[in-house]
Formats: sequence, C-alpha cells, structure tokens
Amino acid sequence: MRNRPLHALFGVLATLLGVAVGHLVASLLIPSSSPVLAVGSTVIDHTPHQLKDWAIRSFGNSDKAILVDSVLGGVLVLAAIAGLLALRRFAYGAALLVILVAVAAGAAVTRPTAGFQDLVPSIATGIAGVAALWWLTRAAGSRPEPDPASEPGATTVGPTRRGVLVAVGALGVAATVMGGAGRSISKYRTRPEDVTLPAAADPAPPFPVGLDDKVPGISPFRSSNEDFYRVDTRLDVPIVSIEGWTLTIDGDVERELTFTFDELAAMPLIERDITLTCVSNSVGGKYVGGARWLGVRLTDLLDLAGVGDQADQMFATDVDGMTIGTPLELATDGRDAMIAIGMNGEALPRAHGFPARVVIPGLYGFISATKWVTRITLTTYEKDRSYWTQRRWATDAPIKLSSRIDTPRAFETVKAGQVLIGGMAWAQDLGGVARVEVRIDGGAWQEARLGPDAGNDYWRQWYLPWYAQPGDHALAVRAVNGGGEVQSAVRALPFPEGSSGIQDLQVTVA
Ligand SMILES: Nc1nc2c(c(=O)[nH]1)N[C@H]1C(S)=C(S)[C@@H](COP(=O)(O)O)O[C@H]1N2
Ligand SMILES: [Mo]
Repeated sequence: MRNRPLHALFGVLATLLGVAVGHLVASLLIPSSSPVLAVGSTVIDHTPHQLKDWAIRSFGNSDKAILVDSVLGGVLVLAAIAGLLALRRFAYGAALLVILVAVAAGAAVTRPTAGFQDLVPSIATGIAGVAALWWLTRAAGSRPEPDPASEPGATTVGPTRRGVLVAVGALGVAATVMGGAGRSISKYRTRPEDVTLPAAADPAPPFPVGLDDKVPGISPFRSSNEDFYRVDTRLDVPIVSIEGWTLTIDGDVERELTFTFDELAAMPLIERDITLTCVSNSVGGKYVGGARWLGVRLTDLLDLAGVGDQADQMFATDVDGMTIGTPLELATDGRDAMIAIGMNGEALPRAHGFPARVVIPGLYGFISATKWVTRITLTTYEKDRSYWTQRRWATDAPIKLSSRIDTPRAFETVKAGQVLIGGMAWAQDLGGVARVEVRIDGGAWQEARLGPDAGNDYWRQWYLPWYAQPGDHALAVRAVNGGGEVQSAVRALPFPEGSSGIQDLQVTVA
C-alpha cells in the first residue's frame, strides 16, 4: 500500500504515541522533562519581553496554550513528512523522528534545573515513536515493491486492509490513553489541597478581628488565597509535584544541603502575619496583600549550611530558572524571613508558589518573594545577576511607607450625610503604622482611627467618619510610621525601587 496520505498519517500517529509515552513517563518522573513542555518552555524563555507582553495583552491567559499548540502543530507537520520518508525507506523516516526527539531532549536537559534523568522521557518518546512507525509501515507492507517476478502463490506477509486498520486503531487508542493518563497524573498528584500541614512550633497570636464588617468597602484585613494579588513572569502556573521537588542551599556554604518537602515540613516552623507588596504597585494600587504564612526560618536553613564570608547576595532560583536576588544582610538581620509552605492555613496555592516560596517582610516581592523556589545560592552581586537586576531594577528595595483609600472609590457618588472613609496603610520595616491622616478638600490633616494591630510586618486598616455635604470633594491619605516619618508626597514611578506620593481622589456627594 503506497498510499501517501496514509503514510503521512502513520508518521503523525507514531509521533503522537511517542509524545504520549514521553509525557506519561515524565509525569511519573519529572513533569518538566516532558518533551512537549520542555520545548514549549524553552520557546517561551527565548521569546523577547515585548512579544510576551503583547501575547499576554492579546490572548490573555490562553497565550501559553496558543504557543504550545503552534509548537505541536509544527512538530506534527514534520511527523507527517517522517511518515512519507518512511515510505521511501524506513530508515529515513526513523531518522527524522530521532532528530525531532533529539531537539526535545536538548530542550529538556538544558532546562535550568535539569539533570541527565531528564533525558529518560525523550528516550522513551524516541523508542515508542520509531517502534510505532515501524509497526505501522510493516502492517501496510510498505517495503520495496513486491517483485512481480516472484512465484505466484508464494506466501507473503503481505498487508491487509484489516491489519492496517487494527494497527492504526490500536496505536490511536494507546496514544489517547497514555496521553490522558500522563495529563491526569501530573494534574492530580500532590495537589496543594492534598497536603496536610504540620502545626507551627512558633505560632502567630490569634488573628484580630478587622474592620471588614464595620467599614463597608474596606479591603479585608486578611487577603484570601483566592483574592491575593498575583505578579510573576510566568505565562502559566507551574505544576510542581512534591515528589520530584527539592530545595538546595549551595554556593558560598560549608555544606551544600538539599531538602525534600517532607524534610522541610518536619523542621520547626514559624507562623507570621506578613504583608507582601509589589514594587510595581502604584500609589493607591492593588498589588499588595496580607496573609498568614507558615514556614521554616531562613536563618535555620542557612545556619545548617554554614554561610561563608564572601556572599553578599542570596540568589534564589525557581523551578523554571527564574532568579531573584536579595541582599543577604537584610534577609538575615533578624526579621522573620522564611521558606513558606503554608498560606492562610493551607498549602501554598499553585499560583503563589506551591510547594514552597520565599517570604521576607519589608522587602518588595521582586527582591525577596521567590515562588516555586528550588535553589538558594549564596553568592555576590558581582558574580550573579538576577532577572530584575539584569533589567536594571534596584537591588536593595525596602517597601516604602504607604497608604491607600479603599472607600469611597475614585469618582464614586455617595449619599450626603454620614460616610466612612476607609482603607489600608503599611509601614513594614519602619516600626509599623503609628498614625494615618486624611485630608478633605485640601484642609488640615485629620487623624483617622486605626484598626487592630497584627504586627509591624502587617498592614493596617483605618477609617475616618465624615459628615459629607453635597458637591465634589477631594480626599487624600498619608501614613506616619513608628519612627515619626511621614509618608512622602514626592511622586515617584515604580521603576526602579517603588512608587511614592500621596493618593488623592475625587468623589461626588449627592
Ligand atoms: N518564581 C517567581 N517568583 C516570584 C516572581 C516571579 O516572577 N517568579 N515575582 C515576584 C514578584 S515581582 C512579586 S511582587 C511576588 C508576588 O507574589 P504573589 O504572586 O504571591 O502575590 O512574587 C515574587 N516571586
Ligand atoms: Mo513585584
């Protein structure tokens, strides 16, 4: 049967089977080593930033899916060509498949955190793909044309239509089943909701009741895991499984150490209420949130490893090779820096770093809060440059003293009479929020009432009752920290070390 479309289909089918086998093997061993994902991630990493931003804007959350689909589409065209080549000579088709697999293997072993075991799924893909192609071409009898001179009636292992159908059907089913199994395994093993967190050896005090009910429209005192702001460079959410995950401490240390999740969870854990803030937050913005974190004290881990005297940077790497650098002096100055495994009483949500992330109070997330962390290297700023440092953001960036108005919202129309102006303020690393002041229509700064105190590393709610008269009004807010420092009115953009200024908004009272 020298049917070309049929042989193109053989190539596609053999490749799909190989990819399914590889994905299944990877999901059992190391999910990121799946040939499809490895190629997809490599393409993403080499996509220029402008193109990524454009993709996020144009396709929203499906940008990554579109990219992976195009990669897969290209591979399948080559697979069809491999099927056609095999018609001419099996070795040609097999060779093209092997080249495809070699590219995927190359992508898998050069992932930033890969080792040689990451080759296994690609090898499985290659063996399965070539074997499937061989079986299909044999079932179709596509070897050199039968010699017309051969004796009539000689028994041949000749092709039958039925044989081809059976082979195609069997492989199609096998590919579907294995592909499906691989997908569901990587999706369902060690889901965050399956993790049971140990109790903290050093728990946080009972969480105070905030102003949530008292001041309608104010941000909840504790941000829920679902509503917590999310900022990262990832196009998708990495699916990291606990089984394959480890945290390594290396670089300028006496002993390089590697911990499994269970080993970390078995260490004495601290529990703290800490507010995270993004350097990209503009004055009055939403990239800030408060949660209760559970984790291993960073200095406990560093002490076990024994930090040398050369390092000035703590250089953290995530499962995909993204890096964040923190001034070592700040990370180890006694503040409650930790490797967190729990957030608000649950394992970390995947979007917030499952299974483990760095949390350091008082420093913007881009120099501290590495999600999906897998390596912490003690090094110097001279030697290693993190993702944001390469993009010229500041290396030392304490969170600036700031405050915002949650209610009323800008340009909202409110009813005349009793109104509660309310919002949040934070002064991590600066002695906490001591006072919040509100200015109405450019008048004198009036002292607002503060909500409960959950520690200096945590934000604070505030409100001011206001007897609102009809008309347009301007509202502004500023915070004062424990050291008496007043929130700066000098306007600064987020780049390179965080925004500053005072939020000023207009409301209409009717
Ligand atoms: N692996 C990884 N960790 C990361 C980032 C990232 O891009 N990749 N972004 C950082 C930034 S800029 C911030 S502000 C915080 C945000 O954490 P969240 O998404 O849990 O709120 O994560 C930090 N950790
Ligand atoms: Mo950030």
